[in-house]
Amino acid sequence: MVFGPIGQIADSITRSAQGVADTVATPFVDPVIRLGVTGLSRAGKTVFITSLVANLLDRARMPQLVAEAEGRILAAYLQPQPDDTMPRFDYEANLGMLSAATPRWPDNTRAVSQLRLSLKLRPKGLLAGIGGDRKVHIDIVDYPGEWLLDLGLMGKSYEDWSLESLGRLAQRPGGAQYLDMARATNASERFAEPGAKALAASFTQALHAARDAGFSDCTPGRFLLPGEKEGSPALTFAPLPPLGNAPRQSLWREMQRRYEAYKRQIVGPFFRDHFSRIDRQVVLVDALGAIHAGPAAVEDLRRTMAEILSAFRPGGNAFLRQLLLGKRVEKILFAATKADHLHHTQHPRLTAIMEALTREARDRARFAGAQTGAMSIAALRATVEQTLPHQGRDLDCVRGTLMNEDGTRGRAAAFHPGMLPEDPARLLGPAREGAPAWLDGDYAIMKFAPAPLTLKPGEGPPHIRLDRAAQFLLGDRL
Ligand SMILES: Nc1nc2c(ncn2[C@@H]2O[C@H](COP(=O)(O)OP(=O)(O)OP(=O)(O)O)[C@@H](O)[C@H]2O)c(=O)[nH]1
Ligand SMILES: [Mg+2]
Repeated sequence: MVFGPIGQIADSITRSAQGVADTVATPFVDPVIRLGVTGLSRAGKTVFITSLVANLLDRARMPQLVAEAEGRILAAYLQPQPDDTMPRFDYEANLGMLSAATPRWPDNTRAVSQLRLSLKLRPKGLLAGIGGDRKVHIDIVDYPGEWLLDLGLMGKSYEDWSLESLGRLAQRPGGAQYLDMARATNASERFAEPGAKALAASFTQALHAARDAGFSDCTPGRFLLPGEKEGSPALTFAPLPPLGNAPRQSLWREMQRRYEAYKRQIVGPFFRDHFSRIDRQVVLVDALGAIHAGPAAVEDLRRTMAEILSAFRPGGNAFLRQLLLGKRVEKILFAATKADHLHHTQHPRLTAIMEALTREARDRARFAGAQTGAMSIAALRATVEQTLPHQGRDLDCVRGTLMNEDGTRGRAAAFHPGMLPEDPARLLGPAREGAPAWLDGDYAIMKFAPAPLTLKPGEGPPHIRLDRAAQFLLGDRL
């Protein structure tokens, strides 16, 4: 065994002591499970957390959660969240939107937030007779998946990152304008803020354009989701072609310095303060959205997932290894969201695609000792199923209220999104080979508005397999 500096030893001692407290319910310390919820922008994080919490508070729709089925959950309640400096997840406002008379989807979120839900439980098995009820706190942490991509920057120099980014921009829509601007820039000239700002703005625009075209890997993560640091120097840089001998005080040197500041002051603290404390993780993936956008988006999603998930294999990254000191995420669930866009007969196919998409990442996580699973879920079911005759045969459709471009509610319609292939390789193969379009036709996707909720007492919002997801993530600790 190799010991690091004294601080590290002390730290790992506190951690293992904490580990004991977490597994054995002592009368003094209630166990806490930190559940991370992440995914790329619009993956469905906010809706997932809102519906999960609502369904843990009112559990009539959670039969697959074993503790609930066994009648051991005596009470569930929200508590003030324990971290004084972290924003609270705005559960009430989000639920308010979803359950209004004219329901609507929640707004985009830009930063990390947290909520504490506590459960009062009757002990199970041998302990059932002895001892009183116990409490488990579940701290749910919402953070953008884009931020995990930045882990890749930690070991990367400004030169390397620039080369990589410029190469990517050349292959993506919206990149040309920035590349022209970068080419026209003399980076050895003395630094001036307006020039840096213009470059950063144009670069950010290119990242947005790439993202809008369905590309997922658009680092640095904070450029798309700047949060409260928007406009600060650490977020005002851009990639420039390497300059052998950039003079001091040149634009190039200042860009390099800001890139390093971004790593040190933005990426590092996120991993230290939030990521390193997570016990269980759900990674939400809008696989249907990517399939709809086409082969390039699917291939990009696959690569992005592999990169995102390298964060869960800390052995490969010196920075993380140092930070985690052997602590690891115990379970990781990969969930394809918005499964209510498909008739249930297609769900196993979506799950198979999800498994294939994250295979590489899951193999690595397994290697690192985490238990992984894949599922197709809908946190908030917006459709009902309907089978309609079509050209002499039955077509399995879903029916819901369509949403107009401007976000207003449109007409009700039944919809068949196209048949996903049984073999995921039929999608992932062409995606990997750079096919311009799907061979077997199109996979359409509609935007449905949330359906008005009519809940009986004790019922949470309707969902698909949210109870199974909860069982996978939390069941063994309840
Ligand atoms: N039909 C259906 N649509 C969903 C579901 N969950 C999310 N959506 C759709 O996906 C959109 C994004 O969901 P959010 O929960 O806001 O996603 P997010 O990951 O929090 O997005 P950001 O905060 O922007 O990163 C919603 O506005 C809905 O249109 C679901 O269970 N069913
Ligand atoms: Mg959100």
